[in-house]
Amino acid sequence: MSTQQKNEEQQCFRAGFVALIGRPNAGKSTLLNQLVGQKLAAVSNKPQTTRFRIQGIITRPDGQIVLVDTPGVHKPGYAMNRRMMSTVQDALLGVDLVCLIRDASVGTGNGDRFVMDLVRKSGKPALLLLNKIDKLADKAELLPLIDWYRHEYDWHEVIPISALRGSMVDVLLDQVMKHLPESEALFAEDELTDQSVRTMVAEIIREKILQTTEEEIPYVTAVVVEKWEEEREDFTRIYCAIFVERPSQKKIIIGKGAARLKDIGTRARQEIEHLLGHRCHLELFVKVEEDWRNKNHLLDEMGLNQ
Ligand SMILES: Nc1nc2c(ncn2[C@@H]2O[C@H](COP(=O)(O)OP(=O)(O)OP(=O)(O)O)[C@@H](O)[C@H]2O)c(=O)[nH]1
Ligand SMILES: [Mg+2]
Repeated sequence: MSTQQKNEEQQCFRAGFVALIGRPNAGKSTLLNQLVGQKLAAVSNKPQTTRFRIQGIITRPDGQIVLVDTPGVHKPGYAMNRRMMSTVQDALLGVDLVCLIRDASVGTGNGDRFVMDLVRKSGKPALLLLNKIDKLADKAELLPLIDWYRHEYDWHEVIPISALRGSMVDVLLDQVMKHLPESEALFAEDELTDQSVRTMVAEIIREKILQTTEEEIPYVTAVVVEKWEEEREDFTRIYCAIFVERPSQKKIIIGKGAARLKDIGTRARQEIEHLLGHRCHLELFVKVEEDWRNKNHLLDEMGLNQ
């Protein structure tokens, strides 16, 4: 390669925003964490885990990809869910490229049509990512799905992936980069996310609750950091409130002899200490706040302020 060619290539730096959208549980946040190489977003097998926009930044020699993880598309029943859905719509407006993530191990339903309509309305260039291919016995199972989606939109690429295992993610990143505009970097090279450490701490705790409870509990739970004391450079005391809607739900989260709350606290503390890089004391208390998902002032305080 001549020096001139080399210089031209070096000058072609690309950067832009890429929305990860799809139905709840499709694996958007798993993919975000996998691509950035660090745990940024809560993940669970319960739908509606992500409640707000989470940015993850990947900087490479040839460009910068700003991934925008969004809540899974669903029919909103509460003010909180309406905010979640406007987050998705806003994210679609502000990006250069859309990645529709689809759990390829489940059948097509009304929800898919709804997501498809959002992508179509955005009119943005889009990639279709067929996720969870590790769950398929035979890759030929993808063919009817690809056929369905091919009729719906003019996809730039269709890429089968496993977000969990990290299969095909290099191919995916190359394809994403190809469709971004030439631009200077949008964020500093060492920046990984737009989230504050406090938000990440609250999300770690909420994730542990989602992972250790069933039925309605994941949906009615919110976590707010109420006090943060940096006692020493290497020791932080963190006090968090866990909101639920009814006394019976409070009982479930606390558990027999406070066993469940203790378990949630231990799991969360280990991950928080890893994030902070030092030891911490974590204190959790459960508060009942009736119908908080419909109270705008509480949603604002919880940072669900779309
Ligand atoms: N087997 C398998 N499981 C996956 C894969 N990707 C994600 N999952 C699992 O799918 C579940 C949902 O993953 P999330 O990343 O939370 O899904 P999401 O799309 O962000 O969900 P919401 O935030 O609720 O919209 C979790 O249990 C993940 O471990 C994959 O490639 N293979
Ligand atoms: Mg998510």
